[in-house]
Amino acid sequence: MTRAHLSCYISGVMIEGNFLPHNFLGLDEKDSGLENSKVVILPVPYERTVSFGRGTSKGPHSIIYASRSVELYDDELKCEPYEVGIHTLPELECDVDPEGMVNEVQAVCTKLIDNDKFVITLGGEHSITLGAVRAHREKRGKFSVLNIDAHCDLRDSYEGTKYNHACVMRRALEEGCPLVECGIRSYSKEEADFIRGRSDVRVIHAREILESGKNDWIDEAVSNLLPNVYISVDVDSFDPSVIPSTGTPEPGGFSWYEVLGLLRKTFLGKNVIGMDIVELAPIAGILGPDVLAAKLAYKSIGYKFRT
Ligand SMILES: [Mn+2]
Repeated sequence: MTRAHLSCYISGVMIEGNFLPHNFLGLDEKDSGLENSKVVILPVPYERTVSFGRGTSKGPHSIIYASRSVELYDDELKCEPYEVGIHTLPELECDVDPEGMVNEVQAVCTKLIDNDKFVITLGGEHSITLGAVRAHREKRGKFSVLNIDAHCDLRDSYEGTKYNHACVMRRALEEGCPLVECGIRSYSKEEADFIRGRSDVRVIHAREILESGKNDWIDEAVSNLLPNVYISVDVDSFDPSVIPSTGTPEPGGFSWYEVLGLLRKTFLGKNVIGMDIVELAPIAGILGPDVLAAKLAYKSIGYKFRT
């Protein structure tokens, strides 16, 4: 256990104290230096095209804050996954239009992938996913996107921009990434018409999951993925009773263990090349959703790097 209680130095003078750094899991320098870390957390507090509830710009900060309460030992994997090294970047400057933000995320991700880092991008709104997908597309070739979401996000354009959060999976499709979307329970007629008959979009509705056997829908999802996979987790995929803290909640969503089961099988059966967790809009005093998002990232790191 090396969760940090650091001493700080000012001009070479040690200031003694139990300082817990504001990085993912509160790790000390040895386990969180950029050079030696296999994982990089990229916080993108972007909130510009949200259509309903606000607050997702606070998502990355709250996830990182909550992560410091997550136990470092994984009782399922029987190891401490942080040992692969997890570096947390500062928050990306987000005072730009949606297209500019996508370009910035892409540029940063590209450099990290060049250095062989596994990047977990924390939103912020769902539109940030496109920057990460484009960077991985350029560097990693062909892959599927597994979108865990209440919404299809397949609109061609929304509220005057093609970079709206409601369009992000349409843009990913245009990058040549076939989609598997799980937990879906809300989309427009335009999107329904668009999906019909397409072999490159597999939608697994929340209601189908309810009717399916415990693992049948997971097998169906994973068998539709290419060998390489990028995972995007919109936290509104969870039931609002689990995560009330999101901008566009929809009734009838996932539980913790359902999403964990999907992630476990995807990481086990496929080569996951990157992921993001988006749309957390923290509510003051309700810590459960923040901790869930943090633990979801940490579980994913464990599944990715388990030996
Ligand atoms: Mn959504």
